[in-house]
Amino acid sequence: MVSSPSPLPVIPAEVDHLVVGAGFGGIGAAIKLDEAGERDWLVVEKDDDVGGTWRANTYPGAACDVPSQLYSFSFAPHREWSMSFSPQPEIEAYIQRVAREAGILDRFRFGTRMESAAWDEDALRWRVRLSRAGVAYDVSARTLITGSGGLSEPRLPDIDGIDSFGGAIFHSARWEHSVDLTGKRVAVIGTGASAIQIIPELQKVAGRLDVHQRTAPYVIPRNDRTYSRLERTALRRLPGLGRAYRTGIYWGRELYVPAFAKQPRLAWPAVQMAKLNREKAIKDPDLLRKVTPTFQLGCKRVLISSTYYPALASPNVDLVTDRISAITPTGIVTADATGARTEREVDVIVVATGFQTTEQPIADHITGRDGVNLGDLWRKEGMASYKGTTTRGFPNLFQLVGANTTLGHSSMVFMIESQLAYVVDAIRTMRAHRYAAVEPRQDAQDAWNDDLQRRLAKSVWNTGGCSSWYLDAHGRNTVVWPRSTFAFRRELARWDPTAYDLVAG
Ligand code: N01
Repeated sequence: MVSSPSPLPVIPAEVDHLVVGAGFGGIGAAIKLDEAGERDWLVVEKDDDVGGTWRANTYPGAACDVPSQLYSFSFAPHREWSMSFSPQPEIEAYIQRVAREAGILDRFRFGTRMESAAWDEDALRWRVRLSRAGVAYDVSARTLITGSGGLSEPRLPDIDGIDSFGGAIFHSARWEHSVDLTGKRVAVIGTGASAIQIIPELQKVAGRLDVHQRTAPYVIPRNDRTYSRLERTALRRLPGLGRAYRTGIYWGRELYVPAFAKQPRLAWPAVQMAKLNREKAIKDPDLLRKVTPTFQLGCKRVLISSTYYPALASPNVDLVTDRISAITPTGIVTADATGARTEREVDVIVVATGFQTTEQPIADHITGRDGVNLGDLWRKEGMASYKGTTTRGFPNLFQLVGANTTLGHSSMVFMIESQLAYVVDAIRTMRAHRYAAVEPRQDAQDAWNDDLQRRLAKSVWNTGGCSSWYLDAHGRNTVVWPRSTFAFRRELARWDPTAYDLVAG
């Protein structure tokens, strides 16, 4: 007898809370909603499993550049990291374990995409259109919680002829593992956080590796190490030790904030570390000049690697700093300062050019009060929310990793947990006081953003002499949180109804 495939789990027509995305944000939201007694929720995820960015980024060398001890939920600490900076497979496995052990996966729908969400002013609910396996589903939800991540949609470079390339070409976050790179001529475009993890791995296998650098980043040593058996046993058996370790690392990272936000001179030790890191590995003066940054440390994300510069100095690697002018069916064409063009033939191109950050793609799918589309609004005025979580004109919408919540120095998991406390407190208060709709007041949102922009105006992210993915098309920094992470936690510790318009239900 031929068994028929098991039916896909039902998608209900109505839920209290619809959560989009099953990464750290979506899973944390599901767990915290359950803990608060809010059990009527659904998480939809376009991929086939949990993990979010830590499922999508499987490139060689993918690892966390925040110390492992800081990279787990405080309510589900991981005691089994193998290294001081955890590799991607361990983080993905951790996320899967947390979701499994929390017993929440029955309300996750995988392979399900949120196509659109529109606020229904009469019903005071979100009308959400989902799609799964080519079938559309309509769901109505009291609140919409987005956990789709700030770094989920690849940003592909607009290079002439890119579609004509005849070899394999793929983005770092969409790695094609079926492509064998052994002995091949490979080009990597970009020298950001992803590229500097990829390049040392490719250097080991590629016949020739061209690294196309537009801006030289600061790279400080990684000092990664495998935990000894004794350390692993101690961390597993003594939860207090893990907590103390985590606390120590946390405060160490916070020391970066004054240097980034107020006084760049305080970053002098890190500048020296980056210099020594370069000079230790690179002896060729011309190469050393090319990899020396020309902006202030911190303006772009500070990268960490002890293997990147040695890889660049290897005989099979060329650092190409002439601008890319085109891609042909056979390779990459660069133009030097005089305009002279050179084509470098390659078999494979790895596009490590980052993500769409200042225009979060999910915003285009969300339409709030008066038919205003969030994507259109943010393109016109720049991304802006209240406390990085709620937005005027979009009642009952809660966004995790929203405007100005990204960090240059510490763990995003900490920020997500701070937001979750705020969201769950809002939902609890809504239920207790029978508020059907809550929406931040315009003056509260403006005051929040004016304060942020005032602080950012003095920060290295805005004044450090670089262009970065923190700044939008208007030159406004709508991505970075410019204060300490504990200030963020304090600001979001309790939901603040006085900053909101409240509609009784
Ligand atoms: O992307 P990026 P990423 N032609 O935007 C270059 C997180 N992350 O994927 O500097 C040529 O940083 C661009 O050049 P320039 C982390 O938050 C975390 O590397 O703009 N080059 C740059 O070098 C990180 O910040 C981990 O001049 C072009 C690079 O591409 C974020 O992800 C690990 C170009 C893009 O760098 C993004 O990192 C990895 C063009 N047309 C990533 N366009 C953790 O461990 C762009 N570039 C937690």
